[in-house]
Amino acid sequence: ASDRIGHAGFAAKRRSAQDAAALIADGMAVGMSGFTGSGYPKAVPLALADRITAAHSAGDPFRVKVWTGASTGPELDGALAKADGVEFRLPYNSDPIARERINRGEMQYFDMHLSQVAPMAWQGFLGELDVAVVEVTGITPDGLLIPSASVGNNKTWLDRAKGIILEVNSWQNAALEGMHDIYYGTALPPSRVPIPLTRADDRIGEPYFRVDPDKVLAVVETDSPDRNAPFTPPDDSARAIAGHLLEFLGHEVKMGRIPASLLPLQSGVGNIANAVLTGLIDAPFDNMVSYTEVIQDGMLDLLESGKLRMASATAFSLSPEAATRLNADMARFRNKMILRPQEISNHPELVRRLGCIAMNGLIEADIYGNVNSTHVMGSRIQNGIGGSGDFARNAYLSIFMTPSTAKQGKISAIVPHASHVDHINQDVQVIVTEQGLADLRGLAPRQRADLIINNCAHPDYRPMLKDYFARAMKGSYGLQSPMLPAEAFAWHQRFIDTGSMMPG
Ligand code: 0RQ
Repeated sequence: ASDRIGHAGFAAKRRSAQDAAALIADGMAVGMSGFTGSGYPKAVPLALADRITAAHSAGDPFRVKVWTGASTGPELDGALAKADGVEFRLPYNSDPIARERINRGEMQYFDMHLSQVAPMAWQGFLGELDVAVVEVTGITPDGLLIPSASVGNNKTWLDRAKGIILEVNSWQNAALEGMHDIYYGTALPPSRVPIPLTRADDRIGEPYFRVDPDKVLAVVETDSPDRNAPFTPPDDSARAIAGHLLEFLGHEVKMGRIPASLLPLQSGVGNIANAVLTGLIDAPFDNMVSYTEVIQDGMLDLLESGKLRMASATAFSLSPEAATRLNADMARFRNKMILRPQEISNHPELVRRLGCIAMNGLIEADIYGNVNSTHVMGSRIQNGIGGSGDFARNAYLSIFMTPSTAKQGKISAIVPHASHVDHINQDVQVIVTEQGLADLRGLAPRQRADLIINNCAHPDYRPMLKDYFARAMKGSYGLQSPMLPAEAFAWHQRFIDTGSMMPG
């Protein structure tokens, strides 16, 4: 694997993962690479978890603050959470062990807009960054770093950290070199200038990370795959949602509101997002582009079909089969993909300028179109807001999609009042469930309620929603967004008490 380290100075810093992990001490803030299960360090975090477990067995305290791009993998978030080694985590987590600890109150979790992490680190609000642990594909003879399968916040971690540990992962395809576009032009106010990107496929930066070699403390060689979660084929509900959405997009084209190549697509991760992307293969739209966070299986299929001309993102999030397919054909795919820092892939200025079509999942929406993306029953974190806020507020079209019920019908995804609000109704233009689609553009709250209840709610819950809305129209303190405060969360309380939102 050492042919991946083309620079003698870096080669001389080769260390074992254990020796590298020994550079990390209790209380440190560690900036790790990684975004939706790709490009995260795989050896040093595991060795660090071992070190933490040993310290705890000896009765010594040892916990670190972990900053990343977004979600990582079991070798990082899983292992460190299992060892109870994380006192503070940002900006996004989907690891089940870490989620448990967060919800038990054992770990602080700052769930952030993904585009704001790098600027906030530069502003200094996150405190000092002691160490960066960053996976790369290789190191050039000039000492530049070839980024891995995700870019995330790596540029910022490399610039800000006092010391740097690099993992050079030879599992990552060498042909990734040249695919990345690392923009070095961001600054803090009052020195900010426009970001010179006007089309989704513009390249405005460089293919490599720059790094101060004096800060590099250790270089660890690895040969390990990314998380690559298995792909679940779309179920009936996901296919129905995709059907409603594609019909809507076709209608928008027909009305002349968007071009036949659509507008740059942003797509969340998961079953439904994949079903929409798969549906686009047979839809009458050509020459599409995406400006999004992650390239998932459906996006790869779309690229292969020729319908999608190019994809801009910050990371891959692929199943093992799709990763194998991409790896075998990287030289060809490479020209159709650009991976950027997440402050650029998710930048509000760029999302607004490009006019993205944002398509994201939700936990629940209320009858006025306020959306909860993060907290089950108002208090238990599922994942985090991720990039959904960056895109939803600034998109040309902001769409949210969900099955109308969760947990075998025991939970309605359409509720009288959202138990937590990530996306205010002003940022939510379209809601789609397997029941149908509600186009909320231009509608006031009471008009929205009728549409959401009739088009999106499950028929089992529709009468209860109508009843609540009718009584709120009579008993509400004000009638702009009718509400009965004492009853607004009664459905959630019933679920907590009985295991179902449906009355016995
Ligand atoms: O739980 O795994 O225990 O079965 O939430 O739900 O239906 O599989 O849908 O994978 O699309 O996730 C909002 C979580 C949807 C996701 C959310 C439970 C459900 C299941 C997953 P189980 P599904 P999805 C780009 C954009 C925020 C970040 C974002 C998300 C689990 O889309 O994290 O948009 N979004 N990023 O049972 C109780 C409800 C529920 C519920 C769903 N009303 N009550 N549980 N669930 N609705 C990507 C990034 O930013 C990286």
